[in-house]
Amino acid sequence: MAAPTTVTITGAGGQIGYALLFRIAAGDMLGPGRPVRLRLLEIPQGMRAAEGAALELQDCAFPMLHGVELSDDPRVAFDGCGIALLVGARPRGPGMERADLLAANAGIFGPQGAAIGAVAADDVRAVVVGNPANTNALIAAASAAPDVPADRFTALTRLDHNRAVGQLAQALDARPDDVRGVAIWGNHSATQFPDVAHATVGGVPVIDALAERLGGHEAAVAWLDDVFIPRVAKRGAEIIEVRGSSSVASAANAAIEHVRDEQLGTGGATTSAAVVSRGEYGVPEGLVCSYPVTSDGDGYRVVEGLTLDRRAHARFAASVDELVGERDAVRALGVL
Ligand code: NAX
Repeated sequence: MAAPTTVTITGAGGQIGYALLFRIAAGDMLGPGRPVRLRLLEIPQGMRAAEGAALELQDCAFPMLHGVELSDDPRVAFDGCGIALLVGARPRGPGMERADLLAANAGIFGPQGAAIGAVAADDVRAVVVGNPANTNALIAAASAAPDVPADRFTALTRLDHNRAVGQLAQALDARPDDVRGVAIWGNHSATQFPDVAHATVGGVPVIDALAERLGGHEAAVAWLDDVFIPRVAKRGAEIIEVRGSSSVASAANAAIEHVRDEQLGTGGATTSAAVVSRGEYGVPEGLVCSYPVTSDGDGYRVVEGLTLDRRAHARFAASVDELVGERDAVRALGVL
């Protein structure tokens, strides 16, 4: 049997943490043959909830779970860590300005990035779930340098990707795995651009399938603009309104799929992830931006050479502008 992989989960006592732990321990993330050792990082206020989850993990007697350790010290929790899921973050409180939110999260993701740089395994990879996820990943990557290459840090837009696939599957009465080539561009926020220009359903371009169903190309474009894009971009708010609480199981599922595909490969399929830009599609280098990506099992690579028409480009540019604004606000705080 392979040696256990140390997986560190921050915010493990929170909602998404609770949904993640059991699936990771059951082997859903790395596959049935790969044992894991879990490290749960919490702040003192969240420690009891994390302790309770650890007791329940024990009660599951998962064969692939080779130990659970808890800490409120990032240097302990990330020691030897191969995979980090950075979930714990500071939520926006009443009256909190964007700059306050960025500053509060810089105070979390800066020290965590530095600890990953200092004590994690040489091949560590980290995904940021906690919002504002893209900019938190930027801060963590900068703080882990030069010990960890920046491209080992990614941020989660897989939930947005899955939401887009789910909406198309429902609208076209198709199976989700027949929908291919969807892309989320930009920031994990309401400015994101869910794009179907290169997507197919059962091998047919999505736009043609929609036109067939909705009575023409114009109706298909109107549905994408007026229903699909806003619904995907604002799905988090819809879930809160209906459920009375934010997305939890779907977020944990997306984080597991993000890590699984990054580690084991996408088998040639395209998915979406926010990765450190090398300037692809004109995005300023170093921003953590969502792109269509593939993986051979050694990290995500941006799918290059796709065409974006004028309207698509404008949507993507607006989201990238937001990322630039977040980066500049963090720079103004002296964090980067
Ligand atoms: P919860 O408030 O239930 O849990 C957060 C946990 O993090 C708490 O237990 C808290 O004690 C802990 N925490 C806070 N600061 C910490 C620190 N410095 N070190 C370690 N732990 C710390 O939130 P939950 O619903 O689990 O959501 C977690 C984050 O995911 C939020 O920032 C949320 O906005 C974000 N989301 C991101 C999504 C994405 O697609 N990228 C979707 C779902 C979710 O909204």
